[in-house]
Amino acid sequence: MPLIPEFPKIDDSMIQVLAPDGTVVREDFLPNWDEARLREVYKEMILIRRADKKFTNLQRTGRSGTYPSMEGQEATQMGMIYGIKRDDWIFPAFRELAACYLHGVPLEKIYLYWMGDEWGSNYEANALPVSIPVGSHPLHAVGTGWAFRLQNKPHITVSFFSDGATSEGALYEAINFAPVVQSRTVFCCQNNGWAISTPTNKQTAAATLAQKAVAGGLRNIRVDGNDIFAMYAVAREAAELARQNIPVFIEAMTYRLGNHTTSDDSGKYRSKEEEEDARTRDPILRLQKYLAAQKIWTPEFAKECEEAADAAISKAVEAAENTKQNPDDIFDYHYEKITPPLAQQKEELKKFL
Ligand SMILES: Cc1ncc(C[n+]2csc(CCOP(=O)(O)OP(=O)(O)O)c2C)c(N)n1
Ligand SMILES: [Mg+2]
Repeated sequence: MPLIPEFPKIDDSMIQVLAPDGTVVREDFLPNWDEARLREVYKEMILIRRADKKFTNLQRTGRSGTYPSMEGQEATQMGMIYGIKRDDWIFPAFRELAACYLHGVPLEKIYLYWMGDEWGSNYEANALPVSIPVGSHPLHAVGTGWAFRLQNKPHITVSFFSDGATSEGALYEAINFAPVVQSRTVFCCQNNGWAISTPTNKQTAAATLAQKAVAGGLRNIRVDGNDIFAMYAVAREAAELARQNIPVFIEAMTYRLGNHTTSDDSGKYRSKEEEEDARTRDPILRLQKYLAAQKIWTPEFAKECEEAADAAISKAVEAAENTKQNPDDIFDYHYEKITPPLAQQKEELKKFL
């Protein structure tokens, strides 16, 4: 039975496979992952959580610039990426460490980018660079998904954004045109509860964000974004529809457990109680409980995953920090033409260094 309703409709229910206590509530949508695969998924989740947390230390000690943590959104992004193919294209916003890493962006490049080096956006993976202007890149995803259809290419596009983007006009242009041009696009809206200090209930009076796709005639679904199994089931189906020229809007219900960025203090605008309550729905805890009940998760296994993660993270950070910068890039890539004063500054900088 398909999960995604056949017609655009307003429905505030939410697909869930694993309850927060790790018990299975929808047997029919459990992934057919064997024990080895389940271990791998948990291991990747731990790596992603720790790679994300590492940024806080790096930023506090002056080794990275401002960084937006994705703690709490692991299952949403991982499930989405597991549901697509490597040669599909993703269009991240700025909080997509997991999506980018799992889609092939080397961890080292992710560190390099947030350390302030644009070469961190130079990689082989089919992932566009970070997009800071909120709500703008779904248009690029729709345009590319449209091009894939016209060129008869088998790829789809996935655009990642959050609740705040649903207050931007550009998103509605994307929602409107996606079904008109039959773009091969999945909209992955991560409703993480907050847009900096604005809670979702002050962002919109709509009952759901998924229903915002209805006016565009876009098929839509709401899913528990802290449930990796539910997210994977929905992502796979959405990807399959997109490949048949039917774009889909997913609203994944999740929570930004950390601060907006390393420059933010969420304690200024939301309560400790709210954060603690959200932590009971932590996607890692949920998978851990499920795996523990299957006798797959043990404290030893967790320790093994953490140690492997930390080794990989140290290696990536070291590689990023040892990347040589070419000061000429400041001049060569910012301006179309090097004017005489710029040429002089370029020379002066070279001498100074
Ligand atoms: C067009 C635009 N307006 C304002 C900003 C400043 N800004 C950066 S992040 C952000 C909030 C985004 O919230 P949301 O879309 O929910 O994404 P999240 O931070 O939750 O991932 C704002 C307003 C921006 N980057 N782009
Ligand atoms: Mg948000």
